[in-house]
Amino acid sequence: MKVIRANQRTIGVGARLDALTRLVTAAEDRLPAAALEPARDILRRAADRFGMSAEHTVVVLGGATGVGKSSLFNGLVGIGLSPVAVRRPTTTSAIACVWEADRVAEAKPLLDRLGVSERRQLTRDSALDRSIVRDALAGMVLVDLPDHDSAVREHQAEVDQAVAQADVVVWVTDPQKYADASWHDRYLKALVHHADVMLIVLNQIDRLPPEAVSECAADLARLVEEDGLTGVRVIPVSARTKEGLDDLRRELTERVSGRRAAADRLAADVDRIAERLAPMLLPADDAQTQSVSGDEGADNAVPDEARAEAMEGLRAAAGVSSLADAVSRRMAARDQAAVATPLRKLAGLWNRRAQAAADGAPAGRPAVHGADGPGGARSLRELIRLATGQLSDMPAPVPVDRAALDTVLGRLADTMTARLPEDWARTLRAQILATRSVLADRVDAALASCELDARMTGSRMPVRLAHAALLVVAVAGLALFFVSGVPAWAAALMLAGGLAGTWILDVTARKARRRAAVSAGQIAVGRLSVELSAVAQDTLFAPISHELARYQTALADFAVVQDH
Ligand SMILES: Nc1nc2c(ncn2[C@@H]2O[C@H](COP(=O)(O)OP(=O)(O)OP(=O)(O)O)[C@@H](O)[C@H]2O)c(=O)[nH]1
Ligand SMILES: [Mg+2]
Repeated sequence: MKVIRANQRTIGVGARLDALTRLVTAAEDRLPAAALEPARDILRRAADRFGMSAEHTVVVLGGATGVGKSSLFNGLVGIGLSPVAVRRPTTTSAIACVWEADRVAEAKPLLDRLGVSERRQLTRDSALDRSIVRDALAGMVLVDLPDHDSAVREHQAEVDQAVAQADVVVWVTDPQKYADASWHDRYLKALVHHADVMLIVLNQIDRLPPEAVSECAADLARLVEEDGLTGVRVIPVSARTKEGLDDLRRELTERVSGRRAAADRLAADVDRIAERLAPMLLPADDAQTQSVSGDEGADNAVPDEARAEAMEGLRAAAGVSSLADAVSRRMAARDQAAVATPLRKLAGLWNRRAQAAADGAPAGRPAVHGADGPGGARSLRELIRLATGQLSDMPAPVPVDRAALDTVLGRLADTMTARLPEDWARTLRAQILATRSVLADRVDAALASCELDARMTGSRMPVRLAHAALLVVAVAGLALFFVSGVPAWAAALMLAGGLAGTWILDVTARKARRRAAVSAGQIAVGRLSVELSAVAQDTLFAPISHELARYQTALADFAVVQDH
């Protein structure tokens, strides 16, 4: 159907109001309450004024069976969409006609709420509407209801629901039924507060003598007045002869266009609201353009660089590398001692005795592992622990450096809020900084529970046996010097070979252990980093993404509100 819309907008005011409702919810506590108040005000007004829809005017035809509702429906539509028959009741469930074919989809949710089944949601055939000017009734959704006095219970319920939600209720009656007490009592008297949305049509006036028409209409008007409804217009009509139909059409046109004008005013109000909200909602560098497309900056994730920078700062604040260094230092000290040649221990003992003699103090217990624990007792405990292959004296992680954490969070907040409008940026920054204590606690807990594996890999026994065997060879070589008949060169060879062998084994095995300790340190860094990443994802990055998603949704809704 080719119709020129009075107001060429791409998005209906109803959809814009829906988007504004969502926007106001999303922006709650993000934008100043005073900035959102005008939007709330408009939404309240729209709800009061427009009920079901700001773009459509739902007109329902209600009344007793056989009064001619379907005949009037067809008369207004211009074609026989609703079956008319002598059989009673004819209309068994509501049937609706949407005035403009291209608005059927828009009206669908409305009709669903009214309980009109999908196959009974119709539109006037485009053949009817060749005009290039907008139909005066454009925006009207006319609903033909089943009778309210039916024996079929569901009819009554359907009528009650539709009448309660309609924008205009047209009660149809005829000269025989207009005084029915059930209609007056059950509907008219009960709807005294809805007088301004009601119209009464006295149908089938062709069956009255012409002079009786106005008398009958006046009698009906009097009864309605007595019901407590003032100012309700009674229109005498004949669906058969079309008499009075223009009157009815005019009345409906007035109501429909009145609502349309109000909807246009509302659209203008929404424009104004959108203009005021733009600087508060659009990304900082877009504010000048005053417009936004729905999918702009759809990425809610924390960018990789910002994430990497934050993680690096977090690792530093948590002292991950010093923990890992401690692992590798201790492991190296212990494992290197375990594979060293016994000569080294003897030399160490000798050195200490010489030192003690020089200092004039008694020799202490040997610090066998070069461990950094003070005193002999500690060294003994260490010996026991080392014997079981455990390294349970790992340094307890020191609490995360909270000042450093503040710096990390501050920098992350700077990055993440750079493109956000001021108010929203303030909220996100506060959220990020507020994670500090939870983050610190969780980092502490994660590091404390992280198992750093510093157990010695490989057995030290073969190396020790080899050292022992080589020393036996060396000692035997030494002894052979005193055995006659053994050439001195053979004894010297054994002594030198044994000593060189144990020394070479010492150097290579210790080197291998040092390498193992370094890689254990790297593994420890990896483990600790994984723990930290999990904590950061949970406590920091996920909430940021959530807030950014909220902002993006608000932005998409704002694009609809703007209707640019
Ligand atoms: N003489 C005369 N007959 C009419 C007029 N309007 C409707 N009728 C007849 O009245 C009968 C009932 O008309 P409907 O339009 O089916 O009535 P309804 O109110 O839709 O009835 P239900 O669907 O049963 O609730 C039909 O036979 C119509 O031809 C009218 O203005 N004048
Ligand atoms: Mg009918």
